[in-house]
Amino acid sequence: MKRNRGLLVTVLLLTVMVLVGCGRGQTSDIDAIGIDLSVSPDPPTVGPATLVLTLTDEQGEPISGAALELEGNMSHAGMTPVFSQAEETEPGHYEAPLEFTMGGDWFVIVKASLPDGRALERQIDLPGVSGGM
Ligand SMILES: [Cu+2]
Repeated sequence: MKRNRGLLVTVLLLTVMVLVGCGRGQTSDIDAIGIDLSVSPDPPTVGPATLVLTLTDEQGEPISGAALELEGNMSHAGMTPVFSQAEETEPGHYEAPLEFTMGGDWFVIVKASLPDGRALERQIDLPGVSGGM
């Protein structure tokens, strides 16, 4: 009985290791990094828009010199995602053009490479883009 339990623990550990291993290469979020997203026009409508992102560190200080890649997407089948890159307009403030190709509930995936070498990925919901079909 004791031996079986040891085996079970070993199998569980291996399972966890395999699951963790599969996650390698994927970027995870860093909760302590603040990403504030606003959209112009506000409220967002179908057509060209500007995403404004504010990046702050653990102390709430703006993070300058980050590289931000954006993907705008929706969760329905057949959706074609739109991609954009943000440019820093002032320290910690980044702007990216993005075209909302249809109305509805969007989300934006922000992939950030921080100047200290860390990387994070975060999904931010952008519901209720109006207009279109
Ligand atoms: Cu769509």
